[in-house]
Amino acid sequence: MTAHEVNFDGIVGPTHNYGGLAFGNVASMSHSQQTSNPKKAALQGLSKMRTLMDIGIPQAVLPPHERPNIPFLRSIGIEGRTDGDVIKSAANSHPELLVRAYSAAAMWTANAATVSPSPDCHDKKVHITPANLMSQLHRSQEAITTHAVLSRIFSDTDAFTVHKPLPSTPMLADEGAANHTRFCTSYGTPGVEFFVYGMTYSNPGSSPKKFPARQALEASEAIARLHQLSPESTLYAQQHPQTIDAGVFHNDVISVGNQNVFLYHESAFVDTKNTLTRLRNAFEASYQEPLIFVPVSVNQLTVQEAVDSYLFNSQIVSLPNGRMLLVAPQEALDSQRVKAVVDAIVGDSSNPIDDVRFFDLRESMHNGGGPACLRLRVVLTESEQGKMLQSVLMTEELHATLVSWVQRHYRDSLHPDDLRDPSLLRESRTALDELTQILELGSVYSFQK
Ligand code: SUG
Repeated sequence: MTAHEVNFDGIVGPTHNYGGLAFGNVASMSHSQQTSNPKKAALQGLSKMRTLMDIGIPQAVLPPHERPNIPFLRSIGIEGRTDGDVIKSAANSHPELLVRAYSAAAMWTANAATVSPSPDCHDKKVHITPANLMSQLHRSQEAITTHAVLSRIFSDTDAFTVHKPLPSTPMLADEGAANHTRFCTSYGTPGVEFFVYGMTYSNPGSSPKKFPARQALEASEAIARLHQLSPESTLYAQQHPQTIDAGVFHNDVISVGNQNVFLYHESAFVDTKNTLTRLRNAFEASYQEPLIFVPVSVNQLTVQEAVDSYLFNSQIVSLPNGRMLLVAPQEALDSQRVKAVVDAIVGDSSNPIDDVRFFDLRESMHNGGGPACLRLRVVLTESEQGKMLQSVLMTEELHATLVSWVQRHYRDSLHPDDLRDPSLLRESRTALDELTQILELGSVYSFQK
């Protein structure tokens, strides 16, 4: 069965700002209160999508969420006659809640959901579970809209099952595909699904000490059950707590896989050797061929260098010619040692990665979001791709329309203090209302109802 990986990138929203909201994400913490450029951020994201589309990788978009999130503010008792009054009231009495109601974090769609392609699932449907993102208040607001949007895009229930997010409680803390990798030979064959967690209630002492673990093993297991995955092809591994304490808040900051290739840092897991053995065995049992490991040692790069460069947050994409491309953040060029690792990966003929492209995603990177954070991978057969909402698939025309939409509606400078200005609410709603028409999404925002 011919299947492709479609990358669903999040469009950066008009309120992109540096709120310093993500405890444990060192880039977010260190850029707190700086001035952002939402227009540049959105254009940088669209430029990556356009480049990947041009080299033959199927590309789609997910819309920003409604921000400021007035229903959220009202739900926690911040009131006002008009929505503008709610903003004023929050700005005066609870600026720490206002900034969370304004976060554009939905752009990082690697956290939107976990997706299991149909060949992996017992009922042969594509299963999608939106992440509850319960560990951070600014991100926990995303689950409802993500569920609405994905239900609209994948509305054909004969082909797709969009589950509800898991209940929002620490034992089921779920951050979506950022902690999930699928290995296969070609996309259309049943894969090995690999879930990485940061904590488990069966061994609370193994949690990180400084920063929160955002993914619970119990959440990953629930998703595997919901998605009807076969236990033999489903693996779990614990992320090393010391790496979480060093700023690796998701597994996609320390490892990345695509098809039969796994690029990882040797400090990524609690027991990396055992994890690799289990992966190798599961892969070989399915495919009778080896999984290609691309290790990076502590001598090559420290965990700190991995976090600073975001090298492991590169995308690895399969090109139409069967080879693979590394889609890396340009920050990887800032260090000779990181550059040397990239050169070694690309120059090593024992793995299929033989090219690299560097992207300027600085606006997102300053909040801890690299190339891989900005995309949700959805493997679809050609028939399934025909059944999803077509208007979110990237084309030259859609790209041009979105660039012009951003140019018309986005500010080129935004400081967290600007969030008290109610005109940002109006600008944002006008932009999002127009976007839902462009993408034919219907009414997915509360202000449209
Ligand atoms: O959840 N940053 C996001 C970045 C998410 C990156 N995603 C992956 N690694 N897949 C987060 O930490 C910062 C927002 C702020 O500080 O304003 C933020 O939420």
